[in-house]
Amino acid sequence: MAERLRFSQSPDGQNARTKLFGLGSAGCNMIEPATYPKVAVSTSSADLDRSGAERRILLGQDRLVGAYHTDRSVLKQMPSIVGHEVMDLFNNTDLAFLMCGLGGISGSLGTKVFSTLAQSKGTLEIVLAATPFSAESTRRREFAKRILGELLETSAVCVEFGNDQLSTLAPNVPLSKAFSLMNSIMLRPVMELCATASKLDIGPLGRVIGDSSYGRFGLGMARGDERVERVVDEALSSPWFDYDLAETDAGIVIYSSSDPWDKEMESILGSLDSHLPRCRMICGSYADPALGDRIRLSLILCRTL
Ligand SMILES: Nc1nc2c(ncn2[C@@H]2O[C@H](COP(=O)(O)OP(=O)(O)OP(=O)(O)O)[C@@H](O)[C@H]2O)c(=O)[nH]1
Ligand SMILES: [Mg+2]
Repeated sequence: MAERLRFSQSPDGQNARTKLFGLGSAGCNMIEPATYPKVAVSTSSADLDRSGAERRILLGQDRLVGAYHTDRSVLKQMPSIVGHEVMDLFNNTDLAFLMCGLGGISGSLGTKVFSTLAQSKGTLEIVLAATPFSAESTRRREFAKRILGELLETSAVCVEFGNDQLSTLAPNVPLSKAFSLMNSIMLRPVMELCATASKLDIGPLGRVIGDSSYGRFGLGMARGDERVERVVDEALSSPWFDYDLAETDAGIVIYSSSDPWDKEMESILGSLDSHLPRCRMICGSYADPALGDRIRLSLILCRTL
């Protein structure tokens, strides 16, 4: 069996200090409903005007493009190139979530630059990126693909949410509904990690992920007899797990119920082992009274490219 760690969940363990960054128009939309400390970043003042984030950062497009083209090692050594106002956003932050839709300028270049800045400040960064529908322009899709490739090389983790696959979860919904549905799905891993990760977990989390930076997400909910088997099946049938799951190298596994118990967590892990034979795992659980008699399983599964 591959390595398996638990989130510390020590009663006196301090919660990890998390921060949510929305980059570009899509990113600003994605973070809007969240109640965690959040920062909206864009080259467009319209995005920031409609944002309720407590920090709103307007970046000039030239400055952003300049920072993107600055060699990563230089940017890491001299993060102040982007200005102290931007650098200070990472103060007192253990874990940063960078959310965006790839394909435009602000979200794509912004996420790339902010990921480097987070690293320079010792903050673990998790990128959650939507990639364009195939109906969007070839230019946009090509650009998104290129930036995704760069993020997979340089970020700690980049979880890709293909917009196209969403249509298998919710066929025939209009675009605006599809986007808001996607935005709420993309916030789920943020909520799970904010509920479980303590400061002590950040190091182990980074180590479990290692070089396996290409993440995908799956969610399951189940109730009744055999709810363990069914929650695992549903989470693993995520449309974003469209590769051979046996190739999964690392996973973040979070289980919740109104009253989580260790034995149920162990059964879930036992069931996952047979599907993910070489996957290093870090697992956690938390109580969510709103679940009633259901249980929920969130999986971020990562591969090395
Ligand atoms: N999930 C989700 N995706 C979106 C949303 N809005 C746009 N997208 C996707 O995100 C991609 C990038 O679009 P934007 O966020 O508008 O682009 P931007 O980062 O603001 O870039 P510029 O406007 O060029 O500076 C699009 O090609 C869509 O696929 C949204 O609200 N939710
Ligand atoms: Mg925009």
